[in-house]
Amino acid sequence: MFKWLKNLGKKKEDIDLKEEILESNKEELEQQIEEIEELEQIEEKEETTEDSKEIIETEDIKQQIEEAEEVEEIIEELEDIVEEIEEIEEKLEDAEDIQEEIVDELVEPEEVEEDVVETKPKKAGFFQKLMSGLTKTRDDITNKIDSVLKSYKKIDEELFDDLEEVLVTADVGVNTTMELIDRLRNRVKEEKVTEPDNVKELLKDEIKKIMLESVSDNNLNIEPSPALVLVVGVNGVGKTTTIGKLSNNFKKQGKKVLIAAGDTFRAAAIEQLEEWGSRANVDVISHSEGADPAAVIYDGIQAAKARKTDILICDTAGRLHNKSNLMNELNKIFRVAEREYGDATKEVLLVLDATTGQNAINQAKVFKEVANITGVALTKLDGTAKGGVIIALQAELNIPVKLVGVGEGIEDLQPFIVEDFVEALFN
Ligand SMILES: Nc1nc2c(ncn2[C@@H]2O[C@H](COP(=O)(O)OP(=O)(O)OP(=O)(O)O)[C@@H](O)[C@H]2O)c(=O)[nH]1
Ligand SMILES: [Mg+2]
Repeated sequence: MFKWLKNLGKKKEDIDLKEEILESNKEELEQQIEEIEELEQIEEKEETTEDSKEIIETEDIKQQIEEAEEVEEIIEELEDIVEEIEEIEEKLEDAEDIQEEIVDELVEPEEVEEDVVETKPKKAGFFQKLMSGLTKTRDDITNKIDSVLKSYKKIDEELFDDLEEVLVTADVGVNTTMELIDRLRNRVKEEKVTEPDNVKELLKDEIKKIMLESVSDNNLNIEPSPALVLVVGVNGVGKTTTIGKLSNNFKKQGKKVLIAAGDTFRAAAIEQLEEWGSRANVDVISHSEGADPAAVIYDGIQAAKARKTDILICDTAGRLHNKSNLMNELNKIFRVAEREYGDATKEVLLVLDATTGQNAINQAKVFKEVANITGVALTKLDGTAKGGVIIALQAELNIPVKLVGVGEGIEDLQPFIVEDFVEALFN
């Protein structure tokens, strides 16, 4: 019995011991759990602080972007304001200029006249070109007239004889010269002019008058459109060149222009015209070398109608050996023009070379017989002293000079204006 009790006591000791061990283990475990929980708490804390850090950072950036956008908007607004200020400044400058002009006008009217002249450089350039084109003729006629007048102390018959000689040798033509001298003599008598120096102004005046009286109009017949300009003349006078320059002039005036290459005599003539056409930016209707000129003109008219062209300009051949040959050729062209383009305004432009002097007058007489010449284009005035031929053309043959060629360039063709011509001749 004691043994059992002894064993029981031992067992109880074991259990107590084990209980002690478990107790201490439990404490240890509880401590560990506490530590773990503490650690977890710390980690959680750290995480939340990082998250809030991030949130704070993105909010910061957003704010910065918003601020930047606001600044940009302000800059744009400022730029607009600067632009407006600049515009206002410009307007102010303009207003100041206008104010100055008005003050100038009120204070110095002469200066305004100069300004007006300056705004018309085209007219000045035109006259300048005519002046330089007429240099040789002017030097010839005007210098000789001046020296005749200087050599006389009083006005007598001999003075008139000398003036007559100057005019005839300057290709003014015998008949026109005699008529001019007669008129001059009468004026001197009527106006009781005694100074030889004063004769020059009277002569200038009479030349203007005789030219203006002889023809009704120096303008090209091109209104109303459509118009047909037939260009005739012997070879080498400048027909093709004049057509090129004329097309350019019309084109610049905003007209619709077309050219027909009626000179089919040689391929080079067609090529030359096409070259001028491309310079003036005008189309050229052509057939091949040797084709019937009337057929080319026919095609030109059909094309002009289809394209609603304002002005059709037709070149013709100059190499026609005799008058009947010339007449046949031209009549065929005129018939086609009349039949196919009856309602078109017509200009038959005879081209004459001023350097040929009296020959030009003779050519004009022949062409006048075979065709209804409505105007003359006098070329190469720039290279000759025989420009006086213009006076004879109008005063003797009653053919209006409508154009003058003053050089080989595309701009070197001018409408003929009597007053300008006489001024440029005596300037
Ligand atoms: N200096 C000068 N030369 C001109 C003028 N007009 C034409 N010419 C020149 O005269 C020459 C003959 O001109 P064209 O136009 O070929 O004459 P065309 O009448 O057509 O001659 P063909 O076709 O051979 O019958 C060319 O060398 C032109 O440059 C002008 O006003 N001044
Ligand atoms: Mg030609």
